[in-house]
Amino acid sequence: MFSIKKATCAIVAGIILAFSAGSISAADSSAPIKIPIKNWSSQIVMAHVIGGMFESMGSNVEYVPIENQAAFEAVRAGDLTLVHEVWQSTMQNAYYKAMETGGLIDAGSHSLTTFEEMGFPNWVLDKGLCPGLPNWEALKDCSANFATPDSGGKGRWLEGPQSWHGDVMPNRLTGLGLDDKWTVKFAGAASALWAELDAAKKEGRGTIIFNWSPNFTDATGFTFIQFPPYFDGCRMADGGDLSSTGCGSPKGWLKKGANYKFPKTHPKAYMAFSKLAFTATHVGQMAALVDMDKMTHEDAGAKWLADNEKVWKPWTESMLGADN
Ligand code: TMO
Repeated sequence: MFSIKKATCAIVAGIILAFSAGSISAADSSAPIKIPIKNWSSQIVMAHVIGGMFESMGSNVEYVPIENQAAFEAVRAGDLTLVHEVWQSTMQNAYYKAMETGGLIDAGSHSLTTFEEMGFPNWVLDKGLCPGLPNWEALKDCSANFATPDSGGKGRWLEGPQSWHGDVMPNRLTGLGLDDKWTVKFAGAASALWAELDAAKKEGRGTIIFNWSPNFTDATGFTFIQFPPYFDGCRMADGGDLSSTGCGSPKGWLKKGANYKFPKTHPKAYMAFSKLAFTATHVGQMAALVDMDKMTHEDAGAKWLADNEKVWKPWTESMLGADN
């Protein structure tokens, strides 16, 4: 009786061992892990940081340029392996749609809070160009100070590229009843936002641009405008109409997502990807290496990895010991 129990235990233990050894120590596929390259600095630098982590683990990596909102369907379909910067306020719809359709899985969140909103460099307040900011109602009386040659006499908001989140900001102006005084222009690239900040500073004029946090501007004196509170459904894409689109942006998460096959084809790389969680400081550093220090994205990724081994190495080390 006793020995049969023992034998059974040994067999069961043996099966568990064999099973776990078989499934967990399986080598990662040599097929490239496809990482998206979008069009803002922290995203591109982080792509190279994560790609460098995978390469340090022996994986192959391919960088795939893609338009922001199209990336989620591409992960779902397997044309991309992952997304590593999913900003809640402007990307959750596409992210959850790909999840609902099937094929994109949640791979965890970074350790920070995100915000994407219109704002201004602090000299706008210092120079008295729009008294009452950051309260949005101040915008009713200062638009003339923000007119530009392309704005038809109205004050100008310089938005990011339209591919980032469509007509949220033009609809914002309409929803607030400010569209007779202000107009939105879309930047061709993120770099045009920083060029506008530099130019406005040199020319001693005010400017209102789209910006986000974490970003390198967290450390340069930039303030977000306070709009009426966000509520679920206020934006057009969530069922709102032009009477509700005056709502501001919500604070949110920064998530990761992956194709559902990634954990099976690359178990170790997936483990590292699901564990990694950057902080606001890390994301700000990645952006600053390019937008302030003028490094290439690739060099910035390599430098960040070299400077921060203590941060990322623990994520690449398997929980199973040295041979993993
Ligand atoms: C998606 N972005 C961080 C540029 O707002």
